Amino acid sequence: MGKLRDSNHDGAARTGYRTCPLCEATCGLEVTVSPGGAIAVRGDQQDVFSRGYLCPKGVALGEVHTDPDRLRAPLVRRGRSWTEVSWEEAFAEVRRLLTELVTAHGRDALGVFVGNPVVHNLAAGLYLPVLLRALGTSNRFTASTVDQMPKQVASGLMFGTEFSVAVPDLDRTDFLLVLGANPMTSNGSLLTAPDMPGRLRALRRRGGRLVVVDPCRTRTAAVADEHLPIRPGTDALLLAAMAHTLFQDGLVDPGPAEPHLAGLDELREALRPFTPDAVAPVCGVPEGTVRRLARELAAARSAAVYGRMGTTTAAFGTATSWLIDVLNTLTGNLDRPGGVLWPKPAHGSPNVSGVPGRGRGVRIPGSRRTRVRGLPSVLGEFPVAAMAEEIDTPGPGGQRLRGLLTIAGNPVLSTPNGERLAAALETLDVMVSVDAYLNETTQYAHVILPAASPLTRSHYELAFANFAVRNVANYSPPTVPLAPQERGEAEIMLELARTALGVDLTVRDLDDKVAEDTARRLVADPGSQVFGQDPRELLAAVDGDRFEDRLLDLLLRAGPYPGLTLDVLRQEPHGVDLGPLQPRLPEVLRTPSGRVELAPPQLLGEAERLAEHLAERRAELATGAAAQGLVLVGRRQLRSNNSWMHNVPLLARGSNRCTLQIHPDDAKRVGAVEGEPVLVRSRVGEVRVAAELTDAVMPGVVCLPHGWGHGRPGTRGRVAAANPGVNSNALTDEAPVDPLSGTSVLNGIPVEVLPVPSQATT
Ligand SMILES: Nc1nc2c(c(=O)[nH]1)N[C@H]1C(S)=C(S)[C@@H](COP(=O)(O)OP(=O)(O)OC[C@H]3O[C@@H](n4cnc5c(=O)[nH]c(N)nc54)[C@H](O)[C@@H]3O)O[C@H]1N2
Ligand SMILES: Nc1nc2c(c(=O)[nH]1)N[C@H]1C(S)=C(S)[C@@H](COP(=O)(O)OP(=O)(O)OC[C@H]3O[C@@H](n4cnc5c(=O)[nH]c(N)nc54)[C@H](O)[C@@H]3O)O[C@H]1N2
Ligand code: SF4
Ligand SMILES: [Mo]
Repeated sequence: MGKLRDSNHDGAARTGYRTCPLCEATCGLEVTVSPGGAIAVRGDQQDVFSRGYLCPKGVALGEVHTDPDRLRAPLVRRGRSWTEVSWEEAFAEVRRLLTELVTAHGRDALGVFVGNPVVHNLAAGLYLPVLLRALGTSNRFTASTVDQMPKQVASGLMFGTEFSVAVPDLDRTDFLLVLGANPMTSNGSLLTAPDMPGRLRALRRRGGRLVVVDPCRTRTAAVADEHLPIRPGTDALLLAAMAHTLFQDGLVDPGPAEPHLAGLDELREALRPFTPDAVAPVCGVPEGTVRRLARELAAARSAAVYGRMGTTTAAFGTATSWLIDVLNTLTGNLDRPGGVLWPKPAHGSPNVSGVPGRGRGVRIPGSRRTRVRGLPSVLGEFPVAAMAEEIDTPGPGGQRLRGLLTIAGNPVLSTPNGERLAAALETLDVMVSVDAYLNETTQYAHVILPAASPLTRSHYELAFANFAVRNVANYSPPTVPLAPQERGEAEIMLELARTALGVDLTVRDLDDKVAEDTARRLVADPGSQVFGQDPRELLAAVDGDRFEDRLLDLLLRAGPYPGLTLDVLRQEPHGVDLGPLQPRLPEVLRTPSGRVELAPPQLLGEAERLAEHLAERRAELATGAAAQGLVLVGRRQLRSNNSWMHNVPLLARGSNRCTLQIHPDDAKRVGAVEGEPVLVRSRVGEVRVAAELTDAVMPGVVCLPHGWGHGRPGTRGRVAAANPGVNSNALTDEAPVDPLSGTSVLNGIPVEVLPVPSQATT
């Protein structure tokens, strides 16, 4: 690498402590900037949660900061060429484009796609709702419907809010059953726990048991006591049969949660079709193993069942997420130390606000429908699988999505049938992106507003405090100052909101109004510590006079830990440990009944659909019609972070290889050779990629990582282009979605694999 450009560098040496914003593990980092501008990142040994742990991505944060390809100035596109412009010019252009669009076609003609990094970004997380309200479009899409939405829907129906996800008590459990997750590599998801390798080691060292259900022998499966390969897309059947076994063997014992449960009898009825002998051949898990696993779970002193991407972005995602907590409940592990518990974030949560123990619940399905396919809205958004068709399918009078705002998202590489989306983006009248790179998605924008380096931001875990295995609060101030030409994300969103509102307010005025509204809302909330206070007094007391720090302090003051203000967190650069998770039943509930709903009608409907599916699959097996076709699943890689960190030299080496893993028996059958290209074809598309023969994947399953497919003309990312990989979402199909959650099926995609003569590739 040549000399790195550090535009924030002001010659001062500094060391700052900050929480890593790259994944859900929230490791504490010690970041040192030398007088020459070089950046060193180490694990913060004193961090109350991570105790010095970090992974290679955390180390790479310095290279993200200095990456010469990372955008520093706003860009405006004319035809195929980009011009760097001032922020004033960029916003003027956005104003012109949006005004034209909305005047001619209405607010719904503009869609919004919000990507994953927003949940790792304090300012974006706090100001996104302001922007969305101002835009007033119902065409909202996010990465949630290619991710965790099924878990949010199931938790919302059972416990009353979409944030009421019951989290494995990882540090105390005696038995962890993991389905479709690879926390040794992903570092955990909806399970915030820095140092997953250490915590899993500790589990086994104290005599605990780790069982992993996964079609692939992942790094997590490799350190487990037992690995059970499963046919993709069949976890709901396995879990239903385990619950069936508990009922049949008289092992159901919900413990102290019992008085708070509703629907136990309906649940037992609904599970009748799912006998272990019926599901075993479909799942590829022996009948005896299904029963044994259920009995082990019931016998364990404490146990936690946990599922992630392989259970959510799969057929029957919501049913699977539900059945996971059904098993936790039936075995007495819901709300039990060592089982699954609900965190209590310092800044509050929907299950902390309002009246303890009862609430409005969630409305599933939502009330709106997508125009083209009629898919229902889910928790305020539309399934992202419908985004391309909303753009490329005109309705009566040419009605369609004509504009798109993307914020921290790369849906061309991250959503199903990404190539159809790329073609659709090219036809938009208006596209504006808030992003750090000129990549496979933002290349279609007319204006790109650059996000500043993570090191320039205040940070606090707004999202992941809801999923952490300990209650911890940690605030990070900016490590380096914003350079004069940079804007923070609060300011960018407020400026966009101001544009959308078309009102003559300054950013400052609008921000004041947001803070006043927030203060008024908090003092009116009976669940908040500031209930009944004068909102003006509250505002006068807070830290700072603008943007995310002010809003965060408001939330902390209203939150469930009296005396915990931003000022307190500022004094504790390594974080404040608020202790292990505590049982919270019944106060945590926000269902209308005030009970844990084990059998809400929507989920009983899914159980019926699952029973039909089981009958069909069994009939296919009986006739031999279920011929051994291959199905595609995904994999995460330690040195990779979805689609956007492949341009960082530190990560662009070693195990990061975009290969199609295939079992040697299948390879032989289809004629695939180690290291040689194969053609992978699905209903929607095809890619050419090198085969990697390994028995780590079960026969019948092939495995390809997502987030690759770089180096396209028009993108800017020199390192990524040198090792581009292929877009796995050129193969995933936008058609099947989990009906309650609108979530795409990204695992278990039927594919064909064919050999390619090597001279046919370049
Ligand atoms: N086939 C398949 N597809 C998948 C998955 C899978 O397992 N298999 N996983 C899914 C999952 S779980 C997720 S979360 C999604 C992720 O998909 P997306 O939500 O699209 O996120 P990324 O691919 O990480 O792209 C993030 C974008 O944000 C930009 N960025 C980074 N930091 C910031 C910031 O602070 N501010 C702003 N404004 N921009 C920033 C980056 O440059 C990049 O363009 O992919 C999903 N897609
Ligand atoms: N290094 C790294 N860490 C990351 C990310 C990253 O890109 N790289 N991304 C972050 C994000 S956004 C998220 S959401 C999390 C995701 O975190 P995880 O969910 O832990 O990660 P995945 O690798 O997607 O794990 C999914 C597993 O499901 C398996 N699987 C596929 N289909 C099925 C099935 O039908 N049944 C079962 N039982 N298993 C199946 C796959 O083989 C895979 O091992 O990781 C986060 N952390
Ligand atoms: S595990 Fe996640 S939070 Fe920790 S250093 Fe790595 S990327 Fe950052
Ligand atoms: Mo994700």
